[in-house]
Amino acid sequence: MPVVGGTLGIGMVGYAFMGAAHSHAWRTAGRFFELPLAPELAALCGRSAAEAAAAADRMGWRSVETDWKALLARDDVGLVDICSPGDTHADIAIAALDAGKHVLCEKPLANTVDEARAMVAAAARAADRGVRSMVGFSYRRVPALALARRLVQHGRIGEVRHVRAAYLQDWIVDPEFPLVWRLRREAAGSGALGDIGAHIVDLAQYLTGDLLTGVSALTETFVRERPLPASVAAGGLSGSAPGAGRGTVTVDDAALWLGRFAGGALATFEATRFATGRKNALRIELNGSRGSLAFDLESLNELQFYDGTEDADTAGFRRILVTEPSHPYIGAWWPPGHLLGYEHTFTHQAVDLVNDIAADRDPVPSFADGLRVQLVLDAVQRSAANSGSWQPITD
Ligand code: SOE
Repeated sequence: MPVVGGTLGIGMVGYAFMGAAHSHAWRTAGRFFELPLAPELAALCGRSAAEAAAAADRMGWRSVETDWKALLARDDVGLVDICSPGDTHADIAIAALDAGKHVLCEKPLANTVDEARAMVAAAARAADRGVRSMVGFSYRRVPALALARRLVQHGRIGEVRHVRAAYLQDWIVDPEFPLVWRLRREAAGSGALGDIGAHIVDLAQYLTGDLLTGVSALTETFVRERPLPASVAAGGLSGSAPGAGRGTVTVDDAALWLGRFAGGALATFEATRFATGRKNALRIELNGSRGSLAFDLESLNELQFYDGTEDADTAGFRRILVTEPSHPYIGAWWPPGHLLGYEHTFTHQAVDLVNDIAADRDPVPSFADGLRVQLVLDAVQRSAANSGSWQPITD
């Protein structure tokens, strides 16, 4: 278990949107939660020394590297945090785990099932040596969704019959938004499907405790050509200055699919970046034999609960404001009614990972959980490429 004294040195690869969110989490975790190990922002890695140095200064990192392999040779780095595009995940995670470094890898785990399988194998080898790994499906750590999982596990909605999930964004509706890395298959693996569809697949499987066994899907690319960005590495949702020329979009803009769970529940999924006006609307609803749960990320402190066992005269969806000390994670923050935000989920993720490492315990979601999502994404792509034909999902 590669930790130095009471600290856990972090080496982070990438410093854009997720890098900023993870940096905030590593800085904040020990200030609100009692931790057995103190995360230290040891080294930030980026290809441009100047840009990485500016980001390190802004985000509080102690040093800079321009080659991720250098992180693996540093004794003051015990954990590698991968916040770079999907085509880098497998190489970095496998090398880091084999070098005895714990790994946190952003979602989706990989760009292909083969890469994900190799990462799962490396994680298993590493776990035998007490080296831990986690994939960053951070929405599991929204208190309202962690409460939803608890209610489902306690049977409060009975047998799950339906899962209805959508993740709606609109940041590329403008056809002049540049061709950033998230719109190029070789970097991102897929478009809305892997970027935001991965979240709703993981949440559907996490909340139900069940796995999808097959899907039928459609995908579409509405805008097939875009201006090249000034910086090819640009990935930001807020875009970057357009450069010279135009390029082809090689990923989906939207994906819709049906699914069936092993336990018999039916599911519908929608992941799109063309839901004009919807900025970050992850919506998921579970309908069960005794009740229902519904959540919208744009109201992330609230969980809608329908208790079907209530008297018909008074039954109805009610809003649970998930800010009580008894609710997951809330006790470390503010008094009831003082709300949390998107960034808190990353702090909760860091807290749970540090606690798992110190307890010599396998974190969740594991790389195996990440592979289970990758198998669904792959089946969706196969179905969409074959006229929506039903695609079984097997390990
Ligand atoms: C862009 O769609 C994005 O930043 C995703 O990559 C994140 O996973 C999601 O949390 C917010 O939107």
